[in-house]
This record gives sequence, C-alpha cells and structure tokens, in this order.
Amino acid sequence: MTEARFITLEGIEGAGKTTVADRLTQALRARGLTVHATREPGGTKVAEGIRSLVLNRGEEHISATAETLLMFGARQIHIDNLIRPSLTRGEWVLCDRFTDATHAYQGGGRGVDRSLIERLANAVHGDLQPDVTLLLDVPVRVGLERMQARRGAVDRFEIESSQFFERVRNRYLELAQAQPQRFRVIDASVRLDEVCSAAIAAVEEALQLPPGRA
Ligand code: Z5A
Repeated sequence: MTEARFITLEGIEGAGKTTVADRLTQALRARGLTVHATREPGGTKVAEGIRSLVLNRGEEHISATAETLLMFGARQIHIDNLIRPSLTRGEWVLCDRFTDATHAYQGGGRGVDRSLIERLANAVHGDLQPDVTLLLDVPVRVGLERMQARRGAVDRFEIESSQFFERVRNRYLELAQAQPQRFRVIDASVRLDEVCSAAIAAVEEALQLPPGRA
C-alpha cells in the first residue's frame, strides 16, 4: 500500500486552485488511492463556520491578529477531526490552502509578525507538515482579471488592493525559495489544462509516483 501523503495547494486569487484540486484528486483516485479533498479555512462543520465568520463582510472590525487566530483555530479543528485521522488510516489528504496561506495573507498581506505565525503553527501542527506544496503562481493583474470575470459575492479578501496581493504573492515566492524540497512552483498564467497537467506531473515527481494515465 502507498504511504499516506499530505498535499497542499497555494496561490493568490484566480490562480486556478479549485480546478487543479479537482483534476489532481481525480488523477490520484484513478491510481486507486483514497483521497480527501478539503480546504482551509474550513473542511469540517465547525471550521466551515469559522470560515463564514472570517470571510463574510460584517459590521464588526476583525483585526489582522484576530484573523490569524481564527485561521489557526479553524486549522486545529480541521487537523484534529479530518486531516490527522485520514492520514492515520493511510488515506491521502489534498488541502486547498494551509499554513503557508497564513504566512502569505496575514504575514505578507496584513503585516502580522512572522514569529507569531511560526509560534502558532508550531503549537497547532509542529509535527505535521505537507509532504508537497504546489504554489500556483500567477501575476497579480492576471489573477484579479480572472476573478473579476467570474463575478459573484465579494469577500473580505477580494476587496483588497493589487498592492496587497503583490505582497501576498511575494511572500509565497519567498516561502517557496526557502523550502525548495517541499514546494513546487507551477506557472499558472498558461491555459488551465496545462496548469493541471503540470500540477499532476509535479506531484508525481515530488512523491516519486510512476507516471499515471490521468
Ligand atoms: N486565507 C487566509 O487569509 N489565510 C489562511 O490561512 C487561509 C486562507 C487558509 C479564501 O480562500 C480566502 O481565505 C482567501 C485567502 C484566505 N482569499 N483570498 N484571496 P479560498 O482559497 O477559498 O478563495 P480563493 O483564493 O478566492 O480561491 P478560489 O475561489 O478557489 O479561486 P482559485 O483558486 O483561483 O480557483 P478557480 O475557481 O479554479 O479559478 C478562479 C477563476 O479563474 C475561474 O473562473 C477559472 O475558470 C479562472 N481560471 C483559473 N485558472 C485559469 C487559467 N489558467 N486560464 C484561464 N482562466 C483561469
């Protein structure tokens, strides 16, 4: 049996994570693997409740520190109830965003102190790190154009400026440069089909899986 693996997907708005997550999940399941596709903030009933609180634009001010604590609160619940039990059973977990998103959005975007995020990460999942993280990298202008074309309700992050998303993207690239053994950076500015194929190939290479048909 193939050992359980924890894969995370990261990127700014409009990078195509949702579509890539679906295609990658299908490709892994086609190999006979049990794969849980999940997301953060969220993934369980209570964590999805926190997601609504933190993403919806309400009347009350949510400071950058409060936002950081809410992300880690949701993450702890997600890990305890879904991620860790799945991995313990030998099942794979594919998570759309994880702690790198807190470094990029709350750290890079909002200016939260890196050491606070590191301390929280250590407390919540010091012994649990993704086996591989795909960073779908796209220029901010391209990502924002895609999101504008999609329309729909706008959340607390989608109202942010392009400068905010530049800081987020830069922090992601810094993280990837610092941990090349875990990160694979995928050019997400090309056609979505090509992005999906590159993501699948990157996971096969990083986890040393024989090339599949999907
Ligand atoms: N957040 C945080 O601040 N801190 C944390 O610790 C965590 C999260 C965990 C919700 O995340 C917010 O939470 C997020 C950061 C914050 N806010 N922001 N920004 P989310 O992942 O649920 O939300 P999202 O970033 O808005 O993801 P999304 O809606 O899934 O967008 P996407 O990843 O880009 O996926 P998509 O739906 O596949 O693509 C978006 C559109 O672009 C869609 O119309 C596609 O057809 C189009 N697209 C994508 N790729 C292409 C290509 N290659 N060509 C053409 N068109 C494309």
